[in-house]
Amino acid sequence: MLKFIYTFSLFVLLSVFIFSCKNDETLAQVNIERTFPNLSFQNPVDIQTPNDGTNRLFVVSQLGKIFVFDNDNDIQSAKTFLDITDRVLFGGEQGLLGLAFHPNYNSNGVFFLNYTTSNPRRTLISKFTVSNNPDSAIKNSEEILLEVEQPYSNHNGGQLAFGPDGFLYISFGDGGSGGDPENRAQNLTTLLGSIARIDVNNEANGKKYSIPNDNPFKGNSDGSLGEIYAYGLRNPWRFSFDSTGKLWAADVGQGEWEEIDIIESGGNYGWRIMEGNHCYNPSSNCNQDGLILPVWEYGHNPEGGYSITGGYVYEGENNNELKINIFMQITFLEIYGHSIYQIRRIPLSLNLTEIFLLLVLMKKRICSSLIIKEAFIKLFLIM
Ligand SMILES: [Ca+2]
Repeated sequence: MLKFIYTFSLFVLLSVFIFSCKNDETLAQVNIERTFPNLSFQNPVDIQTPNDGTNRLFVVSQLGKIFVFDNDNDIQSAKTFLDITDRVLFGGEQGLLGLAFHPNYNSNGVFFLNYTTSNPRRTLISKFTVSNNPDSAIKNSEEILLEVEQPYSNHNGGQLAFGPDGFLYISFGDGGSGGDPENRAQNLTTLLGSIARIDVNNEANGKKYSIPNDNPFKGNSDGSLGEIYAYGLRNPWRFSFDSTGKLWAADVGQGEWEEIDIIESGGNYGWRIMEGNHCYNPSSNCNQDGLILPVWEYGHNPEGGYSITGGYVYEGENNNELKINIFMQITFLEIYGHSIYQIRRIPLSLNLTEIFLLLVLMKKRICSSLIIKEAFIKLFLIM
């Protein structure tokens, strides 16, 4: 899909003042304010915190580095927590793509990475451990949990995150090229095109993880992989769990429709049969039996956006305010130098469009049943 890689980077804090949820059709007004003005990173693609009480933030650079700094807006510099650039195959949609701290990181110092490497080109899901210095990881502590060959350079997925059930969820793209030529997303014998779910706290069958007993395809006799939790996904670049435990995934479209899915165990999310709510292959009269359609889609048009990124939802303190924290690889002027309409016409602006769409989604899907106090969205600018 489209790729927007920028050298410059910054954090942006958006304060979004939504109107009452009763005014469902009114888009938010967005004010943009830069955060961490003294920090800049090359190709930042993820930001995480281990919630270990230290109030530190960890930024993942796609090149293969993780940086750590105190969550202080005036912080002057970041430290290098880990550097595995010599192991990472970087370029396009490839690289160090995701970081997840173990829920018990405070006691075990364990975290997990999702990155692409070469010879052969493949995705690795690896475990690392922090050193006695909390701001430095042990590079040689790597233990590889999963290796998945990547037939093409694009659609490497990239997210990994622990669910409220304590299991590690990992997103895999369909393997790449365009149109999923080998139909991998519908093939349950490969992790490509799926969200996997594994138990990293128990080992089984000679692997450094086990498969949770209630995984939908565990123990089958037809060759389907027990790790698969949901499938039929094209490139679920980012997903997250909301406060109710619901798994929200943003699945990047082929060229016409971007979608947001609520991921359920065993669900088939349609790709490559469908792109969003529309037949893709075949292009008409496709068989939709058993497919789970997105909860939201938007098209590629002047009013819409391009590749979807993803986000997070949480409830906060302020009844009238949505706070959106965007982690974007764009320059200051590129944000402030254009109106929203103009911004939409240049690639980096597409993410602003996506913010609005996610807000609309939240208003439609959440305001109706819950009181939104505050929401937090992180968006990422690769795909
Ligand atoms: Ca779909």
